[in-house]
Amino acid sequence: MSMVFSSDLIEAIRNARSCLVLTGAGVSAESGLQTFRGMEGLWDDFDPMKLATPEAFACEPKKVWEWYQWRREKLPLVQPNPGHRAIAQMEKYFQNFLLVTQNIDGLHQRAGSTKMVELHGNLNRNKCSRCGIMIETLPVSDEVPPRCQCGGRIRPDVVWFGEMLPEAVLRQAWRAAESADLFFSVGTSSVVQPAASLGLVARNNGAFLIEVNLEKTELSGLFDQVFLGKGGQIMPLILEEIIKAKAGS
Ligand code: BV8
Ligand code: ZN
Repeated sequence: MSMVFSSDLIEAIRNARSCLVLTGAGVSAESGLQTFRGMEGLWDDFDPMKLATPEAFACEPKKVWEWYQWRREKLPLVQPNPGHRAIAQMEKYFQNFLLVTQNIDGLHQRAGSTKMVELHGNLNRNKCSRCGIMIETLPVSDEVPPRCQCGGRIRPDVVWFGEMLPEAVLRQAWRAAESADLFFSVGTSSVVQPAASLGLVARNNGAFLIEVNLEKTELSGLFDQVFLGKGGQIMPLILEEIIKAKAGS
């Protein structure tokens, strides 16, 4: 596939010291994981927006737990794709680099990303919904979901709608957006807050914004350059351009 890199994009890449990459479920689509809204109707015609809430867990803990188990069981069967791997390589070419992912699938870590934060938690971790302790090994129990020693129900360590994001993680992402010279948004519908505001923060602080998505999003107008297509194909080409621009600078 051919991609046109505008001269101001190449210039922005060459001069950039700080780079922030925001990713969403679309970056894991080519690994075979459904996107967040793509799961609609996939599982017992549940709506992810309704299931990923504390209310749903309070009313129907078994249903919510099993939905996460169904998603969790897929993780060992899928691999990071070229998009994850290109993003992991990008770390080396900027003095300051941060990957901010909304995804909970752990594929960025498996692709080698180290300078990263997870805004919405991680599907491989569990915690107690009452006392909050992390649960390393699930107790064997015929109750679903199993319970913590304190009696509280165990839940996935992910951020549900209506829940605060981890304070320190959000602050780190916000600060990175404030000081970014280059901001990539890859595979997110830019609907969920506060993640979707990071691009605005970066723009207000003078960053050059690039969006990579299968289709236009609500925020496409905010971006200096929009690449429409698959992240697994486009990100390796962007990495090539970064390597060239940095070699020349
Ligand atoms: C908060 C973890 C403060 C769980 C997720 C009313 C009450 C309470 C809150 C709100 C409210 N109204 C609004 C809010 C704020 C709310 C929100 O943003 N709602 C939206 C829907 C309007 N946000 C919150 O509640 C956040 N907390 O605000 O706290 C607060 C507290 C109390 C009261 C008020 C405020 C918490 C948000 C976190 C929710 N948890 N995930 C789980 O995963 O089960 S979010 C969930 O959506 C996933 O993390 C997902 O990553 C994320 C964003 O979705 P996307 O990643 O963009 O995925 P999506 O499917 O939408 O899009 C995929 C994109 O990829 C598409 O554009 C597609 O074109 C593209 N694509 C597909 N294939 C490819 C591709 N692109 C490239 N290549 C491909 N191959
Ligand atoms: Zn507990």
